[in-house]
Formats: sequence, structure tokens, C-alpha cells
Amino acid sequence: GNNTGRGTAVITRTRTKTRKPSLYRVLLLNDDYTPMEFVVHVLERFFQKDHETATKIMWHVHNHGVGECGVYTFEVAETKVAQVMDFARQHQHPLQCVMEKK
Ligand code: TYC
Repeated sequence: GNNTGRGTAVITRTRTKTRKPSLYRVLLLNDDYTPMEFVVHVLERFFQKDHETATKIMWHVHNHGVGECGVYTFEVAETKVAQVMDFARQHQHPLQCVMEKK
């Protein structure tokens, strides 16, 4: 409210510092060389997908060129991208993982 009832104006705080964090989509990109099983493993390991969901996402990326692994706040999305890129490089696969603001 804005008034106590005796003509005394009172400023009430309508928002105390809470702000919805921006969200980022983490995407996998298709390529011709990364093995399908490796992509499924990445989705299970870094994005907590079950085997069936991971397989569906992998086929979606394979068929459409790009697909969503998950939606996260900036720092979490950044970490996922770095982890996937490191893991792919360690295994010498050209798999690309990127993030985009929703
Ligand atoms: N196109 C790859 C193949 O045929 C499989 C693949 C799927 C690669 C998804 C990357 O993000 C990817 N082996």
C-alpha cells in the first residue's frame, strides 16, 4: 500500500533486488565425423539425459544440423560448453558446442 490511513504517505518497496537471470540455450552442432555413440555419451554425461532422450537429441542434431541440450544460466551454460569442447578435443572429435541467449 501507499498510505497508513491517517494521511501519512508511506513508500513501500515493491521489489527487493530480485531479478530473473537471463537464460542461455546450449546447442550441439552436427558434423560428419563425430561418432553417434560419442554424442549420446556427451548428452548423458554433461546434460544428465537418459539414454533414450540422448539418442533422440543426437538424431535431431544429425538430421537438422543443430539441437538443444538444455537451458541454463550464463555461468552454468559457459561451463557445459567448455566441458564438452574439452572432452571432444581430448578424444580428437570435431564436435562443436555453443550457447545462445534465449
Ligand atoms: N553426423 C554424425 C555422424 O553421422 C553424428 C553427429 C550427431 C555428430 C550429432 C555431431 O552433434 C552431432 N557420425
